[in-house]
Amino acid sequence: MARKGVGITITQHMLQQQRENPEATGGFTTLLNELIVAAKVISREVNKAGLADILGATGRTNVQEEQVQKLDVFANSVIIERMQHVGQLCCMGSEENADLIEIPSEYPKGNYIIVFDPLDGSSNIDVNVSIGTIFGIYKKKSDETNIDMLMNDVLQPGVNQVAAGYFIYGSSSMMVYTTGNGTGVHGFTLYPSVGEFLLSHENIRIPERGKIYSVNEGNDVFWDEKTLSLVNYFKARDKGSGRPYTSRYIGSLVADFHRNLLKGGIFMYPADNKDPNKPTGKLRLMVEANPLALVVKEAGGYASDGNRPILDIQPKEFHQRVPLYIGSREDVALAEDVISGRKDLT
Ligand code: AHM
Ligand code: MG
Repeated sequence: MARKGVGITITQHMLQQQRENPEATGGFTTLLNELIVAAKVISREVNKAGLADILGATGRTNVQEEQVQKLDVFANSVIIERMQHVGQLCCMGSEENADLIEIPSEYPKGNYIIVFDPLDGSSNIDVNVSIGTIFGIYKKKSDETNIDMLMNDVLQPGVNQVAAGYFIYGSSSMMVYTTGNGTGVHGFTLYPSVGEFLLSHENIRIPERGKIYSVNEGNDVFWDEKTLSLVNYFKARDKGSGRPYTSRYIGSLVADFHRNLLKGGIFMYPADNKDPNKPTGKLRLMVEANPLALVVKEAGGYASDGNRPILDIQPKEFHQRVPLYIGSREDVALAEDVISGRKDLT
């Protein structure tokens, strides 16, 4: 017998949530629906990436003498072009664009802001490894429309997100999202022949503690003592606490996060001294850490920069980087205790 709710489309699910929230307007559903269309287009291109000669550098031409775009550039433009005319946004922010993206004057504007990483893990495309799109949605704070005020509107802590989630393009394509405030995290799998995302993972809960640690250990020469002691702790033998943990690292954030969300565990991208220009690690606060932090929180987990909740950080600039510890609540709380110096494992 089918489980309750399983198989309903993402649109039905959003409409149901909209009905349960008296303040909700159809605008938000319209916005998310358009993002889903963009993701379906990206998913289609990702799935044929090896065939379609789409891997070439921007500027190459294919056999039909058409310009070939790199897949991450393609994904970025699909999202921008689809989202700019929905009439619900005042601006967008993408990992691919240095500046905020304004809504062209011919289209109506709205009160929402979407920030996104159009194709995260794109260095994995060539080797057929899962990649994804990450997004966070905010409400505009002011009524101002000049560009400086827009930047102020965008630079909000992640806790203000009204929705967040990701699409994963893998052995199947999925959308995982939350609208926060205890509404839970729900996963939908794309049924390609029907062209719809169908509810497959209702109310995802991450285990309180996991058995997986995920980190690029090739960077350990660039880590400080605290980070080393933390990773060594996960690798140490201790029957009582189920250690050593298993190491799993794909190098594609959405895929690493998604696995740990379902199975439990901790993903880490610590601060390191590899590049003096990026002393706070590699991942971006607004388009990578914050959306996943809201998802994990709603699933019962936690995300920290090693000192405080990711969701509480007031961003200073759009492309700000941040150390990231994310996953099962107990594992991330321990990481925070160690990195902040509250607990000494050395
Ligand atoms: P990208 O936005 O340039 O694709 O980089 C982000 C990716 C993440 O998907 C992944 O977690 C991380 O970079 C892997 O980095 P590294 O190769 O240094 O381990
Ligand atoms: Mg990225």
